[in-house]
Amino acid sequence: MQECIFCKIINREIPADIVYEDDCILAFKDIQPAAPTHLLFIPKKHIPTFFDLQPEDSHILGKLQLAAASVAKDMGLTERGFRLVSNCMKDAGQLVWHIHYHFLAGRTLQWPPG
Ligand code: IU
Repeated sequence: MQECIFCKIINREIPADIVYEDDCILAFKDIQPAAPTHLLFIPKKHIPTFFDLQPEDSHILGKLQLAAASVAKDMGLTERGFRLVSNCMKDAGQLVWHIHYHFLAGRTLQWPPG
């Protein structure tokens, strides 16, 4: 997907501060952090929204959550934890049309979100 900014990050066409990569997942620092630690976990496969997920994509979501837990362990977050959240469509605030999970940590987070 040529115009997708996250696909360009995956393809190293634009820079990002990458913190994790495997065969199907990439994680990098959000350019506008909303917490002391704010990462984005994305599938390498271009999937615009949750509504575009196919049954054969289910392993991607599992790998994504395992990757987030692995990074959290490496960052010493097993006590304080983290939040993993994804915005789907306009009411939720989705701005980039490539599925991504926000990984937020490093401060006490409010619930429910605004
Ligand atoms: P959203 O859930 O689609 O609203 O989140 C998009 C996020 O992508 C948002 O937090 C941006 O700061 C972030 N981001 C980025 O990290 N790098 C970019 O080049 C672009 C957006 I465009």
